[in-house]
Amino acid sequence: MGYAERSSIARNKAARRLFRLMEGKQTSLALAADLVSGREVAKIAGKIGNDICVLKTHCDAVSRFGQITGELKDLGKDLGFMILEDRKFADIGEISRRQLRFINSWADFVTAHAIAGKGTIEALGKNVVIVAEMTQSGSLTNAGYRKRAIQIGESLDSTGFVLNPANKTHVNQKFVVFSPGINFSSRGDSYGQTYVSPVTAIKNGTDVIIVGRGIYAAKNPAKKSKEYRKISWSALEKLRF
Ligand code: 5IU
Repeated sequence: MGYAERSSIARNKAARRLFRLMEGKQTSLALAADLVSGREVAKIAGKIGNDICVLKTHCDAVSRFGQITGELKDLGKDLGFMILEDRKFADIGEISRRQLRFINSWADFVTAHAIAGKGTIEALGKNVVIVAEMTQSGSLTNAGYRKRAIQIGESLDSTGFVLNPANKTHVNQKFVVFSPGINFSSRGDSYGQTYVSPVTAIKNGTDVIIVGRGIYAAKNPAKKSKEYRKISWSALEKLRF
């Protein structure tokens, strides 16, 4: 099923918008903008914003992030990408809801763990991407956890799920599957990150491929992002549509 069709069957607003955007721009690439300062994040977003459908942020790992939220929103509008704050909320619903207040003025959607149960996801509203699985080796997200996390998201019409691209996904087409842990040339890092190639990710059912160091740490991030974009979109066309 193509993204135009999936946008029409999705019940979640952010998912519908993202599917439409992907179809229009023909890109499944997201940048994990894990740079050190707000200035650098804004700079790379301006440079490669045309190639991505999602900019994934960690607002608490970037200095002076508060100063660029308006600029990122404007860039998203001009260049056509959505902003996913990878906050991974995990507290009780009431606290997660309070923490969200500082984020939802500029982010289109946020990530949350399912560990605290349905109440936390419910408290965060609809625009939530549930972390059902992680890419770090030794992660505690086993098959049973993943299944329960997906059930919560399905019952609440959440935007979608973060899943490990090394495993096959079995998720209803109404939901967006996001996968980090994607890199052409590296197999991992010194803390246990694991990577697969974009083509493996697409074969396994990923919709949005999230690339961080593979792009921003490259000599020429603009060129690299075009490579990731092209390889993943043509794999989608060949293998899935
Ligand atoms: N990220 C992961 N694995 C996960 C989840 C999130 O790597 O399971 I959930 C984040 C961490 C980082 C990005 O922001 O995705 C991956 O960056 P690199 O491509 O630089 O490894």
